[in-house]
Amino acid sequence: MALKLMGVVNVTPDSFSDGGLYLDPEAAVRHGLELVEAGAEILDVGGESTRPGAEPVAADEEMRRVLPVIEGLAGRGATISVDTSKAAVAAAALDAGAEIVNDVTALRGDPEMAAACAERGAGVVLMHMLGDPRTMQSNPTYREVVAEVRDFLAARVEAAVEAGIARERIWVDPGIGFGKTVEHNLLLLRRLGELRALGRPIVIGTSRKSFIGRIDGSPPGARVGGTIASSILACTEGAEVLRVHDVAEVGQAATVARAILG
Ligand code: PMM
Repeated sequence: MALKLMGVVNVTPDSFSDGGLYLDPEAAVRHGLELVEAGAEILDVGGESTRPGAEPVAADEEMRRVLPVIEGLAGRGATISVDTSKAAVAAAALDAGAEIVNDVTALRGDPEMAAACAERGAGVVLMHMLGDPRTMQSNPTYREVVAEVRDFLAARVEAAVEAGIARERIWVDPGIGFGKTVEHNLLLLRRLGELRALGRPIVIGTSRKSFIGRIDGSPPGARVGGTIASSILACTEGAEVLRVHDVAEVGQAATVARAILG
């Protein structure tokens, strides 16, 4: 069970579980360093909420949020990824010390994105999303969700390679909660192993997400148990990177799971 923890550092007023907590750059840097201390090898810094219904943020505002935080965290124990769909933000973040671009649109959101990543030798996370954050949860429909997500990711990997991004630098993510019903999310998690056929490391982000609350009625702040269960089961199906808010708790669960599995 090879595993990396990607700690979430949201510098947004409106993310669903931690919006507004780390808007001040110093608070965000402090939080990032705590996550490193807790075991995060990667810190995912984001300045635009992608929660269902969220409104887009202008590039200059997004940069104003994330750049001081990336500058404050680069070289301090973790690889920095920037959670953005905008080429200008990605380019500035990479120039400020980030090494990975986590793009929830899988390089479809901005025609300049692939080149910005390729030119700078960045790693990329390609995530599946049906629609966009404003509309994605209104009646998402698939013929066969697992196969469609897998085929989408396969095509996006090839598009990224064609644009000059090294295949070894590409990770894939089925996008839990991005244009999916609870049943779609559960199927993707149950059959995550089918994404191994893509031959790229699998990133999974279930942290505090609403499918957990739909199962047991819990609010976002009380979903760490569901986050742990889904994250660890994802690892046993082949996930290698867990994008989580609760790094210490998920890390402990992973350590114990690994000891048991041997
Ligand atoms: N989820 C969110 C944001 N970015 N990126 C990837 N690669 N995978 C995810 O599942 C993902 C993401 C939404 O969660 P947040 O609002 O807590 O950051």
